[in-house]
Amino acid sequence: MKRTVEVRLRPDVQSIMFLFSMNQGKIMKISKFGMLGVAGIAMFALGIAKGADSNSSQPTTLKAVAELKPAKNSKVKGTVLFVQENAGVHVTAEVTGLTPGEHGFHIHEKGDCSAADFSSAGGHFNPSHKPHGGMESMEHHAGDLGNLTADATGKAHLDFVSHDLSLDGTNSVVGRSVIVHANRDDLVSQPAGNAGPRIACGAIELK
Ligand SMILES: [Cu+2]
Ligand SMILES: [Zn+2]
Repeated sequence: MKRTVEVRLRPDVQSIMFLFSMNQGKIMKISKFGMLGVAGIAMFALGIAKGADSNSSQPTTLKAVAELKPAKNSKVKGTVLFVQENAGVHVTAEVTGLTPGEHGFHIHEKGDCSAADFSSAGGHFNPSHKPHGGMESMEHHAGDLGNLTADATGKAHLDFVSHDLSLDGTNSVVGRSVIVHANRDDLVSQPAGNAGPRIACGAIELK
């Protein structure tokens, strides 16, 4: 239904606008009534098109973002976006300035990146009191997002949907932080995968 309306309307609007621009050179030759008529039809059609667009807009979607800032001796920067979807929270991450290879990537308990070593962010976000693991492991912290894998230029990209995360309620990740580590998360060692120093940190804020 929605598609049919758009397909019908947009060419109409375009052809009216085209007619309008074609007539620009001959404005003096067109009667006042004619001009008003064309303008009126154009505005009416634009009004309908606008109405159709606003009808197709989605209900408000919860979104949050963490802007990653580097630790003192690191150049790691990036953005992690969280979007609430029916299936879970869609997480996309773009990170630069990494050494090539894997780097532990977690949500930590507190949205506080004020300490130089980012220890102020606390431990892994773990509302259901599980042991540390990988996202695919039977048991893992909700904040265990596995590893970022950086290419030869130091860039990493991640895109997945998490069923363990939420952007509202008591187990919301809003107000917590995203941390990138110097080393690989082995997905086994307790309590944090032996991933080494914290090299980037960003508080998760509603967008
Ligand atoms: Cu971590
Ligand atoms: Zn963990």
